[in-house]
Amino acid sequence: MSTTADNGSYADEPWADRSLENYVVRAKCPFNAEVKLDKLVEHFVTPTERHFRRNHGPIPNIDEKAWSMIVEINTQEPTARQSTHTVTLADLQRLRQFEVVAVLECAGNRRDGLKAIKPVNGVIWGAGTASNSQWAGCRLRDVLVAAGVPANLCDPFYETPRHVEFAAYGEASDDAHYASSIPLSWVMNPLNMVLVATEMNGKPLLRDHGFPARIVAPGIIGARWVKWLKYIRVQDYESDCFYQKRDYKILPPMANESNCESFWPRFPALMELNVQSAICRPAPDEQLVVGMPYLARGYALTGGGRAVDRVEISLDDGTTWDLAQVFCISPKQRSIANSSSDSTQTEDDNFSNSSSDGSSNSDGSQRDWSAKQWSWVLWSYQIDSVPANCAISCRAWDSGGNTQPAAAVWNYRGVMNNSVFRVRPQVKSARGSKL
Ligand SMILES: Nc1nc2c(c(=O)[nH]1)N[C@H]1C(S)=C(S)[C@@H](COP(=O)(O)O)O[C@H]1N2
Ligand SMILES: [Mo]
Repeated sequence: MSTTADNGSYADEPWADRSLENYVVRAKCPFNAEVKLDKLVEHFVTPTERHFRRNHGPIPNIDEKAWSMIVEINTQEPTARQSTHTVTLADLQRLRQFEVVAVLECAGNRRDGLKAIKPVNGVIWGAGTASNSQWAGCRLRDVLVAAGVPANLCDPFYETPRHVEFAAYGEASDDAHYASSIPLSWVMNPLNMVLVATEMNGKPLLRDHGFPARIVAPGIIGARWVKWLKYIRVQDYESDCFYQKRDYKILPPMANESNCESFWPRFPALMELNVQSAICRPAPDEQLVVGMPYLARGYALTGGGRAVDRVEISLDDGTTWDLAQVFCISPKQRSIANSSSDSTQTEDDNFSNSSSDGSSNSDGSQRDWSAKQWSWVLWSYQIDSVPANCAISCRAWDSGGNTQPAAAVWNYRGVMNNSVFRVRPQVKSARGSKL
């Protein structure tokens, strides 16, 4: 592993000292690693050392004591005070603290399925770029109110949609720095729980995940969860950064390498995640025994605060479907104001306990419609007798009535692939010979 000065700004990457046994490393500089799928479904709240890592440049090394960020209000909105503030960690800690269990998914998750159709532009990922963490910090809306944005400002009433832009310390591969934006109205809605997070799973953020402060935007693609915050700006237009305007968009199928320039401005930046599910066990290279029982497991998630209503499994390539058992946690545990340590969910047993709290798919009538859903769900499906010709498919349905398409639809950037997930494991006879 080379971490010498030859690597230039990559000379001081933290991953070089860490165990990578849980990961499939897709690139070292910038460091991009997804989680091995069988490691991903052992915990409802993903332990930090099993959270995927996605970077567009070197990982900055920020001194906590020296860190501050700029919060700027630069909008024509007459009720918002134009101003610039320097915000320190102590300032953030003085605001009311919140926590939320939310899944972070890269829009490039499962890009491998689109590359299988035609070449795509981007790091090739399997289904291991989704992870579910307990994030803590203050709400971005409270930071903006402290800076002079009216607490009841709801920009759909105004002609120009306002945006909140986030920019990062450090270099990025495709632009001067990493930046991105989301609508102000989304941020100001307290139900949406957009955080300036300083903690992940009960500990300060690791450098890899944005130390000392990052955006947590539940229900929205990972690209907007900007790490290593340098400034936050309320403005009248979306971010001009490469990662907002020329990346992370679903371009139509005729857009390609040579003509994409004309398509970028015509299609919107991605925001909400789509409904997604994956089979984590069996892994494609796992050997199952014919005639024996097998417990398949995986995850399912969706965006915008919608709930995963059910997960379906097919053993005949989508002709018939059966229900998987879905595990999740109760709405109360999903977003807790004024975090207390006894609400921390990091152990396996919280995962199994949760199946008896009335929120499994067998009792949909108990859903709390006032609570938004930000966490993933895990599912399991008992195969009583593994067939010799074994193919397992899964698809999830969400509270918007959305499900996953039977076939993947290619797009140039290879984003948002949520086609039905299919695994064809190897099957051997009980004596060990391959079938
Ligand atoms: N500053 C900065 N923030 C960033 C990125 C980045 O490269 N630089 N990558 C984004 C993308 S595309 C994703 S999917 C998530 C990944 O977060 P993680 O590395 O903590 O898993 O961070 C987002 N925030
Ligand atoms: Mo991403």
